Amino acid sequence: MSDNQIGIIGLAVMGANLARNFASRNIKTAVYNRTFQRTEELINNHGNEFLNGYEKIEDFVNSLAKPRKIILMVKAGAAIDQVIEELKPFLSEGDYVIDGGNSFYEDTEKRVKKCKEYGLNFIGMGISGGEEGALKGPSLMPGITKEDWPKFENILDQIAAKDFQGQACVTPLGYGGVGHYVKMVHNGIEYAIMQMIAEIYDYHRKVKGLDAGQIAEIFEKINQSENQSFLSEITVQVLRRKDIESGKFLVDLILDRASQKGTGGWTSIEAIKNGIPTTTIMEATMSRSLSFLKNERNNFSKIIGRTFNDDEASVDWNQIYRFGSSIAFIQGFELLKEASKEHNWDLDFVEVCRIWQGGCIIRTKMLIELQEMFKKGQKWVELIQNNLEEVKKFILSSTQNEIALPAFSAAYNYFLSMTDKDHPANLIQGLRDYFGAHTFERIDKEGIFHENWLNE
Ligand code: 2AM
Repeated sequence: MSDNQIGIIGLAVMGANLARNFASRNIKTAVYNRTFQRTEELINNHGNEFLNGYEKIEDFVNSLAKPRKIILMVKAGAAIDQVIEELKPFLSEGDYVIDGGNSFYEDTEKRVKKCKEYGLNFIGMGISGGEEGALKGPSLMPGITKEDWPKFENILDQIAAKDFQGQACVTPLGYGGVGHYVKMVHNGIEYAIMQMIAEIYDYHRKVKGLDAGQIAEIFEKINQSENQSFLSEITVQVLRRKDIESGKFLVDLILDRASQKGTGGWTSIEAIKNGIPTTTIMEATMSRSLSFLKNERNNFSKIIGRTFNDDEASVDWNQIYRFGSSIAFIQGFELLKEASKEHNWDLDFVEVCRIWQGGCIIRTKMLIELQEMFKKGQKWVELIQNNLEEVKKFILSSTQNEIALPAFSAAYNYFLSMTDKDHPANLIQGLRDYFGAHTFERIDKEGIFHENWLNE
């Protein structure tokens, strides 16, 4: 019988949990994995009339209702192309292959084109929420067109998380690589906010001498405010966790090296390509690279000592968190705006703010305000103008106490530069014209000018 409504290929944790999520909504789900053992394990533990496993890819494909909808949850990269080739002989014209991994959007665009030649529809879908989200309700960012949406709406609505109004955190974002692009920027924002959380933590442990449990209280307060977020919630959990063996706070025992596997770097490269200053995301990405220079940090710290003096600065951390997170979001949105223009995606930012309200890693109550901002056409500076005084106190105290604040400084400098009509780029233009005859424009006359600088 060909009555499975959805197929999942790739049954590592994310794929297995997504399959269980579909099945738990009584959506008949077919599962397949290259190594059959994983399929067996999933079916042995969770199989039922809504969750059916197949050993052969042909049987898996034939079990699906047409047009078939197959979500790939395999490793990003070559595996996606391999699976497409394996599937191809068994698929029919008009079937849908959906890549639910973290693929680079340009790869997705190439696959869309290639599959079109095969008569297949290829869709790139960002999925956020980690293992728990996949199982109980992720935020879904599918590059599906409005025309194709009716074929997916019912099943994707059911498995997605809910926004603050109770609507499903999924929307048809458009054609091509847009779903993976939105997911990439989502992850970039995630990098920036995590770095800012880490900077608040660093300041408190070094300057204020607080232990992890005490620092958790600061984030607890944020969680009780209009700035509540998933990341600040899990910060409380991570900070409070004690190591069973030693009884110490676990975070104090974790090695201070964080890798950057792709999406933060991709976002930064896209931002540079498009000339969009996503400075908080870039600094967060670079800060992870810097964290890996552990030996150098150790060595230099022996030469340059630190003394931390509490200068008794008293700061409203809610406002700090709000300022930093808002700028991370704004910079991400600015990049999305530019990409939307360039690729003719016609992205709906009210919808992007909505589908990030539940399930995903960057979900926060602040997205309600950001959504309103887009609805009303407000300026983002209005959202955070009242937080500036607190941010200045934080930057000042950190500077005096020699604490690095790469992401917060980037946010602060972005705010200052973006709200100053005069940028010192006039001098840069003068210098460029001096050594390279690059020419400049003037504020008092129309035209392109070159000065003969060597003439006194
Ligand atoms: P496996 O269990 O057979 O290794 C995450 O690695 C998931 O991607 C796993 O389900 C893994 O299958 C699958 N995967 C990785 N490379 C693959 C490939 N080339 N073809 C099919 N599945 C692949």
